[in-house]
Amino acid sequence: MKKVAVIMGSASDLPVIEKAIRTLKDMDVPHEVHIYSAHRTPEEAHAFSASARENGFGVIIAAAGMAAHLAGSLAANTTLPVIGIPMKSTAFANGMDALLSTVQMPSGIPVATVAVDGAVNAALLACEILAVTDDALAARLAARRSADTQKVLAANADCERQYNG
Ligand code: RP5
Repeated sequence: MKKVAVIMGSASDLPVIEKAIRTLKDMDVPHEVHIYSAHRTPEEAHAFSASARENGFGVIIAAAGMAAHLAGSLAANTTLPVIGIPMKSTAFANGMDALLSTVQMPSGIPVATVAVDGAVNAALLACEILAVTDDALAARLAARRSADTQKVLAANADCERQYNG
């Protein structure tokens, strides 16, 4: 199976990005995690994305906050799908700065952007991309969906028991 790369701009992103890493582990998808910054380590970020396809990756997840150029700059150097996670790394604008920096890509260089701090969905979207050609992974995704459905049904049953006359 192709690997998923999880790249974040700073170690300060880790508390949120650990949710993506855990999701990839739960889905039994091979992955690598790196801290590369579009601004502080641009050469390392460039080298990683330029060689990602030949190094066995199928999808890149890129998380950054503030002036969040990481996902776009990685996407500029690869034709692998890049999923951007805008990080709410400061109180300013609740992450809207990072959301707009990540999602507003020029035509020709796409970044599939999830919600602010949307680490779990980024990992699941990466799995869904790999599952297009992997039936076993598609089955694991379907099982996770069913488990999530059961959790909501159980919560609804509790809620109805407690609050409805
Ligand atoms: C971004 O700036 C990082 O991805 C992080 O979300 C934000 C703040 O980084 P630190 O100043 O905490 O290293 O590049």
